[in-house]
Amino acid sequence: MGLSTIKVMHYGIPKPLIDAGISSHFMPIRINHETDFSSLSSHDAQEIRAVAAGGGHDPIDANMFDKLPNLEIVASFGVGYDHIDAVEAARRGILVTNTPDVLTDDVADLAVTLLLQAVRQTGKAERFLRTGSWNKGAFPLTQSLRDRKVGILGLGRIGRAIARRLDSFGVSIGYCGRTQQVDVGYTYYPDIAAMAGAVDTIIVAAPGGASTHHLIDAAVLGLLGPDGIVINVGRGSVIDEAALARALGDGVIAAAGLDVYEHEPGVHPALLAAENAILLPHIGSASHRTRNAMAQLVVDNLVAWFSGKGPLTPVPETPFAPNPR
Ligand code: A2R
Repeated sequence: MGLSTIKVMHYGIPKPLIDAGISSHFMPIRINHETDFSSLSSHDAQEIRAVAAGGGHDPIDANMFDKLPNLEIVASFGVGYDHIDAVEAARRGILVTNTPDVLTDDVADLAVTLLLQAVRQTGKAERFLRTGSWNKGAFPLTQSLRDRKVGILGLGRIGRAIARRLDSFGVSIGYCGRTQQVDVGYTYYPDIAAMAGAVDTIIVAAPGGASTHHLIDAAVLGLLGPDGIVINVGRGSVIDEAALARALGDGVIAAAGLDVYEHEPGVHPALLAAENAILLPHIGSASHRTRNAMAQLVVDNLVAWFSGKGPLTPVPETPFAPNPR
């Protein structure tokens, strides 16, 4: 049987390239939100064998799996998949794939951009120029990247790409994760408090989920100290945003650079008001080239699975063998 009779649900924020890819190989069914499930016929619900998750934060969990009894694979757009209950998927024999590697360089580039902007306060400096303040005097001196001690929370694909970039800046680099990595020379800290006490800059490149929730809290920010800088390109939930906003306002730390937030697209009002926070709207992977590669990988995972070749990029929770069908 060819692939063209296989029903694939394109779920979440629509992605034209995923739509085009699914349409050319499979039989697409579009559902934008959880609330649109009522428009799905019970016949289609029975026959859907794949979900292409186009983006967004709507949960993909037991509730959806119950509605799609013949679901085999969830192919998700993005490397983070904390909105997908991958453990429950594994329990039911449902494969989950994500889009790692293809976005690593762009996200690492953005982390370094945020770090430089936070250190040199370029946003504030630009506002200074645009509002005519330069006519009244020079912009105040800022911190420097020189002699900084950077700690990376999550030395995975993205964390390592950030470290490689930072190597060329000559800053000292350490990292925190659940396991020490034997093939790097960076200083290992088994817990975040130990790292925060030893560095002045934390870059978050760790996933979301229960195990990382609010790892960066008021106590950790206090340990970082008044020259401290926090950058986040991982997941917003890793940082207690209210505590961060207070720390920025009270001078507990010097600055922050954020691309991800706890309640996107909402941003804590005190962060919006903080002059020493550089705030970007989750654009780490948002270049044409990278987003196209991510969409293609979603489609390629589906084609590979239904061609019996096995998934290209399964998440660790669902290391399933090639589809025998
Ligand atoms: O803990 P380890 O040794 O497995 O290291 C992983 C680390 N990590 C954690 N670190 C501390 N506490 C945790 N509970 C914890 N859980 C995971 O995060 C690993 O070094 C890193 C994740 O690396 P990768 O799996 O290679 O992901 P990638 O491609 O670097 O993307 C990272 C995150 C995504 O999950 C999205 O949330 C975001 O960046 O785009």
